[in-house]
Amino acid sequence: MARKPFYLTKELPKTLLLGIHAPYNRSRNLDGYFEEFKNLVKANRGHYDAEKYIKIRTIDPAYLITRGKLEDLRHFIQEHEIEEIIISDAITAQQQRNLEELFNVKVLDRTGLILDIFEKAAHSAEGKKQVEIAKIQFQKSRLAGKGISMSQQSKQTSHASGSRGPGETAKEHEMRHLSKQIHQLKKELERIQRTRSEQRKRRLSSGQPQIALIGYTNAGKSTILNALAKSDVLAEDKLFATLDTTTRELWIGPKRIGLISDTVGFIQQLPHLLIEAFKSTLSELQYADFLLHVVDLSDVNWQDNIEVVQHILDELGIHKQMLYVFNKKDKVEHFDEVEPLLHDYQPHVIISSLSKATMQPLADTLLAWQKDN
Ligand SMILES: Nc1nc2c(ncn2[C@@H]2O[C@H](COP(=O)(O)OP(=O)(O)OP(=O)(O)O)[C@@H](O)[C@H]2O)c(=O)[nH]1
Ligand SMILES: [Mg+2]
Repeated sequence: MARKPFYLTKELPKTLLLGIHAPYNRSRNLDGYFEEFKNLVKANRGHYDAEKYIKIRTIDPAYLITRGKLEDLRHFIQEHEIEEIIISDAITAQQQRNLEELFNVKVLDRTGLILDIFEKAAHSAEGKKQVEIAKIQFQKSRLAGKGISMSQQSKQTSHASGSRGPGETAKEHEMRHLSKQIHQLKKELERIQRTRSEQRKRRLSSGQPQIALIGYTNAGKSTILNALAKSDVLAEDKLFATLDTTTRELWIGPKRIGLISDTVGFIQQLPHLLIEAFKSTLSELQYADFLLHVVDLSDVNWQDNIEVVQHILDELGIHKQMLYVFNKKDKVEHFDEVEPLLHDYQPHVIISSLSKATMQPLADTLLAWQKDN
């Protein structure tokens, strides 16, 4: 008898989470990596039906997963009547297509998953446009990898389609269409960004020091902004709750410290398309005087997360005065084991942003910083 799914909604496909332990995965704690993957899936749609983890020693260029393991997977998919697979890692267009054909299921990879989450989380006109560009770029790259079937469609038949140019294949036609869309969106985005650049000029001309909260997704950046600047930015236990930059005046007691901004969170294997698309939002960091690098100390992979953030900052060419803000101390089970490791990260403060009292080390550091500036 077929296993009954635990959800009752008919429209949702039966989804398998497929965690890949690949040789290139450098996570110190693999369980943490997969936990994060599950949180990504939850942030996207909140349901899945089964999970399976596969260790691969070599990468199969056609299917990612090697033969014997593909067979196991086929049995699993049949037995559990899986209709969709979400893969923890990024795969090539070719691998996606081959897997879809082999198993007759829909396949979503890490890049597609993160793009979907960003799409849902984008609220501002700028954020929406940036995500749209990244999504179309992604579609284009998938199409480019499609090769054979679409480009084989006879060029002789192309005259039958009114909109296709002479001798143009369906693939070429679609690629041209997507390029046009990207071009149009980029023009619209430029217009929005001109406005923001004006706002930035005004902000900078005020002479106030600029502080930016940066860090891995879910580290607590928005919570800190809200607590410090009495703001009400959405802060929730969800990956990529914030995509837009919010700036507030920061006062500590009677002292005005400057302006503080919240930013989009980072994640490992952040699709390059998104870094590209969000480059202009992130370039705001170029104007910051002080970066508060927020780290969730209760995340088993906090050290990896710091590296990820550092790597993205390097890629963006952002080298600024920085303070490590080790957050969520209240959630750390064995703080005595973690504490010695923190000495490698200087300067730093250790806080919990759930109460004003436990945020005091950060407030004190900001006051001292303001005096020196
Ligand atoms: N226990 C505990 N939870 C915290 C602390 N700081 C933040 N949180 C929780 O962590 C979750 C994520 O916080 P956010 O402020 O949304 O994190 P963020 O860095 O802005 O995340 P993104 O916008 O997704 O990048 C929320 O549920 C917060 O309530 C803390 O010091 N201790
Ligand atoms: Mg946030």
